[in-house]
Amino acid sequence: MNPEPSEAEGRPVGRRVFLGTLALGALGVAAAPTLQRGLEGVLGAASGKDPTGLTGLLPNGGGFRYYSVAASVPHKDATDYRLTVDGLVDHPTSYTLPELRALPQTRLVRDVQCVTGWRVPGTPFEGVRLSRLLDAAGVRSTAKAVRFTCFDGTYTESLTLAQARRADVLVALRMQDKDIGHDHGGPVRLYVAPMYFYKSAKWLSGITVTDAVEPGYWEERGYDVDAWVGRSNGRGDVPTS
Ligand SMILES: Nc1nc2c(c(=O)[nH]1)N[C@H]1C(S)=C(S)[C@@H](COP(=O)(O)O)O[C@H]1N2
Ligand SMILES: [Mo]
Repeated sequence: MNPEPSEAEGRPVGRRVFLGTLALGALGVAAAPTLQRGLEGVLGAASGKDPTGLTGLLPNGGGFRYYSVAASVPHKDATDYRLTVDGLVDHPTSYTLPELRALPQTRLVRDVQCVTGWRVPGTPFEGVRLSRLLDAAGVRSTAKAVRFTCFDGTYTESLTLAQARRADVLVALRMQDKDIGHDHGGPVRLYVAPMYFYKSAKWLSGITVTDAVEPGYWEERGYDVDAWVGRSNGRGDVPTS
């Protein structure tokens, strides 16, 4: 294994990753791609019961790896999904999925880079610019940052207001030209194109405008708060946006 940081453990690579490697070997995951795709269904189901994050090491469709820091995540769809925008705003708002779909959509195609090393080239994401939702809510002049919460009940992220207003930051409804499926954080995830993929919070349920950046889940565990690809986390990756 490369001595990469691990989302199962934080840095450095630890015992769980070592055990995970053994487990992968036992499962024969290094076999043909078709076999790996067959295993994903099985292992994807297993990952819902794995609070260690060990299954985060498993290969996933199209070069992506599945990550969840929560042991299980409820499924949400057009009937019960809600996205709230609140905090230091004049008009707190709650959007349904059809309401988000009815807003102007922006499509971006960029590489995705995880801080553990894997990169997926040219991935389309589509959704509503975060800046549009912030403008609609009326951000107050004292505001400095945005905090994101997720309906997995655990993961959090944040951006400065200036970062959040970038044109390449989306509240994404589609990924790889499909509605975002549950495993990739559907029906709605954040997509922060210029930053490491840990910024792109899956299962997005809340956007709260605040007066200071609060470090997110992985940032409390050592990752950089300003997560520019190639200019953070001690890595020299080619920028993604
Ligand atoms: N809610 C939530 N969002 C999350 C994570 C997570 O564990 N929970 N992991 C992050 C990390 S580290 C990465 S690399 C990507 C993985 O996205 P994927 O599972 O669609 O490949 O989601 C990010 N967003
Ligand atoms: Mo990641």
